[in-house]
Amino acid sequence: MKSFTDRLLQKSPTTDDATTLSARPARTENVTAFARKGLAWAEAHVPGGTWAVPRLKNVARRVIPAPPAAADMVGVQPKAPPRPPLTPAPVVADVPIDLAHMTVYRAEYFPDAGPHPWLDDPEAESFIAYEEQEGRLKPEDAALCRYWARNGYVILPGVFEHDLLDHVWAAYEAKIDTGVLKPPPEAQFQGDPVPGRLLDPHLTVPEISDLMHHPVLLGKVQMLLGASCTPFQSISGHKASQQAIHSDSIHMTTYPTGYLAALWIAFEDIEPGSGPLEYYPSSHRLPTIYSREVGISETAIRESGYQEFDMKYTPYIRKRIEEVGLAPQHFHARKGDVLIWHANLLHGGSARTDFTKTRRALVFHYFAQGCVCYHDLSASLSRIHV
Ligand SMILES: O=C(O)CCC(=O)C(=O)O
Ligand SMILES: [Fe+2]
Repeated sequence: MKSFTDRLLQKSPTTDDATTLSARPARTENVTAFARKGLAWAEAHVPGGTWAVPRLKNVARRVIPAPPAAADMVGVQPKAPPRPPLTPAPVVADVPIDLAHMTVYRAEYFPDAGPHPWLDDPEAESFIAYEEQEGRLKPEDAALCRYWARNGYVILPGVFEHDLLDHVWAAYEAKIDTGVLKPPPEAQFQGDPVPGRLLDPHLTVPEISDLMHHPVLLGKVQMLLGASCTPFQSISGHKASQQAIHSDSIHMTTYPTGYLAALWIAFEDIEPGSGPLEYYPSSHRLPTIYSREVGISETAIRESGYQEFDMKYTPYIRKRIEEVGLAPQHFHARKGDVLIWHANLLHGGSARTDFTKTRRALVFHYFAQGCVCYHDLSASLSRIHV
């Protein structure tokens, strides 16, 4: 009998805020696509630059520049990235932070320092071409990197065999059957028998923990972030989350910014009506919206739970999507497909309109090593540092 890890390995994928603006030079060559279109936040855009300031005082955030249009890609010149992105190593911040002197972990208290993830760089296309030329990036992985830089997500079809997924899910359900794990009911209609979502089942179910550490998953995440990574959090769900559209960055983020990736695995074919994962391609290039930008105080979560988040953040994001004119995609996955998304990609759970349909899935979140990992909304440091 092959071990669980052997079986996992059997099949690999088929496709494989500067506080002052003056600190940053304007870069005319990297005006973002959003700014080019004269979109809503562009009124605060530094003329001709990639550094944008949301309307609030003393917060300035870097906006991920748009990569060149496909037509401009012809003749892209390979260029060596400043750090080797494909030899997984921890991130070393350009401006060190003394955690011992921090008590409130919110984005506005961190310097806007790099290094930024290599695929968020204006020269990502040249870096990808270089790594491919040097033989460190297979063509299919180079295609994934290009897709990620442009769209803020990638889909890996058929990563896992069905029997393997069934094995993992059976192990999860066995813990529910024996009362060890108790997912909340989260009833979506009266008498809804399908359990709701559970946080961190990997801490109880070794099979889920093994899956989180699967070398193919970890390998792809490390390639996309250009750093060594640690799986951090898992969420299991039998049905639609119907979670409002958000960027994961307000919930969990890093210093330097951008070193989080989320990964969604379909444990069954995901049908329309089941409430598929919804996401907005390229939205990762909009400015990251943290609590401060929408007026959520440092103590809000402690004092009133998620009320302020629902009242301030969610409507703000909804409005932004309308203003920018972003269109959603839905992950109508086949069992075994995987979607990985960028720290700032807008996404959520669409409505479950057919109550006969389930949506069995696991979500994993990964942090790059070496970063300060924290939760902007609750102004707290991640347990990963404990
Ligand atoms: O599964 C979903 O519907 C959304 C999950 C999500 O937003 C997350 O885990 O970050
Ligand atoms: Fe999320």
